[in-house]
Amino acid sequence: MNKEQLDLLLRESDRFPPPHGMRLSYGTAGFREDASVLLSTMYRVGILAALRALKTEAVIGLMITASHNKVSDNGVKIADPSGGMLTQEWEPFANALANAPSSRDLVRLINEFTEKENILLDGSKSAQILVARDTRPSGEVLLDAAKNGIGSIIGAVAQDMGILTTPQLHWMVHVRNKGLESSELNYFDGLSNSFKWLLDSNPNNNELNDWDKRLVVDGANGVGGQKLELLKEKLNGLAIEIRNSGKGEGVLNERVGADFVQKEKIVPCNFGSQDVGIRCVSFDGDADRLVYFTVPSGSSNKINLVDGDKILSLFAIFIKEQLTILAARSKDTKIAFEPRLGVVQTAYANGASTQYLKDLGLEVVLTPTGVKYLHEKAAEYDIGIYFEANGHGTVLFSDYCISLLQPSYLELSNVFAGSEPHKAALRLLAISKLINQAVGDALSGLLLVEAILRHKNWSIHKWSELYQDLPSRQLKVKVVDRTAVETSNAETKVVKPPGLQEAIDLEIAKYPQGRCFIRPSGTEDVIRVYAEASTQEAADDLANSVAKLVDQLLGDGSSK
Ligand code: G16
Repeated sequence: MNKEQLDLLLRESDRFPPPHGMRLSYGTAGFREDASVLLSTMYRVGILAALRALKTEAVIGLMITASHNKVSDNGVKIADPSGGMLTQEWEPFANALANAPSSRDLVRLINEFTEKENILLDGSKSAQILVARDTRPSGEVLLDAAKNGIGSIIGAVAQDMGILTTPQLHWMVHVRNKGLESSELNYFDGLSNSFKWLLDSNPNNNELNDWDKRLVVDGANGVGGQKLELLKEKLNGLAIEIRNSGKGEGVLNERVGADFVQKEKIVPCNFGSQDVGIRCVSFDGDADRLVYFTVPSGSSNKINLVDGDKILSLFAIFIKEQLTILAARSKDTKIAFEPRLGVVQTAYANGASTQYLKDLGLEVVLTPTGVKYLHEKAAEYDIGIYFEANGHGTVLFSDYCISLLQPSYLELSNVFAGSEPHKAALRLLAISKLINQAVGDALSGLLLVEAILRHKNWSIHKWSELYQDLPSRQLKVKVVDRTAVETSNAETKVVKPPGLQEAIDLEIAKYPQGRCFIRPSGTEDVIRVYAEASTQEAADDLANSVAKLVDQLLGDGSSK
């Protein structure tokens, strides 16, 4: 590092001292804490993003968001050149940077790391970082700190993309690194054009009845509702009504949004008896998750949830159907391609969904929680579909697969234009353009669900009846130190503290079809408990008894 760089780093980092007595940790999706303690973290993650851009010689993304967390929290996600999450190899460095006690320590760490990684800090190279934030009130000042961090590395430049959904920023990084246009307008055009194309390619051209035409969206009082308002202008034939759109109807994520709806299974604010039977969908705070639901008749505030597992199942059925049509091409075609289709879930996937997918003949793999794990696994297939039950997921197409779906390749292979295999291939191609290839995206996920329902002429009720979810319950327990729990086997077994797994096993054994696991959250200061059993009462009891075990052993006393 030359003297100019050293002086700049020391001077600037002195302006952003780390919070006293706090250990920050890079979690499931980056750093996430109460916004009041994050200034130095943002500054330092800005430096990290600049170094990553120098190392990869590509555009990197930095998104200020705490997604589903409460409004007083904030956080930061980094998008790697592919548009996916920051490589896990850099997470230890991210942790070390965030926790360096002084500016001198920070500079020493940067020096060591850049030497090891062969990153030249002499200003000879330039680096570009796209930055954005969601609608949180703390976002602006935290983004300024991140920009200062970027500006502390000579040659690095931040390009402020304004207020975006997280998946919009990831998409921008993905397409920018392919040398394509990456404005928000391009994003909306891409979505609306491929959506229209998919609707037009519907052989049955199904007219929906008025009942099924209506779609009501819960925007979690965040950025997703605002962006959907803009996208809506470009969509014909979809009657979308947006509530909790962040225009002062309520607080971000408070009794609204995908996380609330999926975990509590009750109606979000501003939904109720007027929505009985209508197709409803909830986004989370930064619009990278979506879950559908309906409000049943009756006086209770319960909903019928159509979660990420069912979205995955719908996508898998449709894609498999198109692949079957493509495989049934006439024998004089030369296409020699049988794409490997795989699905990726986590331990939170309802047991009934995993069984259903396996019964469809699909390869199902489990990974730990966090899109960084699911995405990586899904990318191993020609077409990889991944979804967490909480609604975070997408469909990945390999470059090879996309090249074989191109009209020019189909022509070469004698798959005649207008034939059913030709149409099936183009439908798959349209899906690859519609669904975000960088990360889970509520807006593109919604359009793909809507297009498929229209193709199949399915109501949400028909979709929901694909299989019957096993009753489940998810709880969280506040603990003194969540790192006290360590797990293995895709988070299904506790390995630390000793004895806890055996105690959980004894509880599970009491319930028919019982399944239960615990894991430390990587976004909140809690241990999560998930339980499944043959009845709702049993699932509730199992979750409660295991939560009690955790509380007795590790609790912070707040549940007493
Ligand atoms: C993030 C991750 C998701 C994960 C969720 C909850 O979502 O991207 O993969 O499921 O956190 O993680 P945890 O259970 O560790 O708290 P989001 O939408 O909050 O960014």
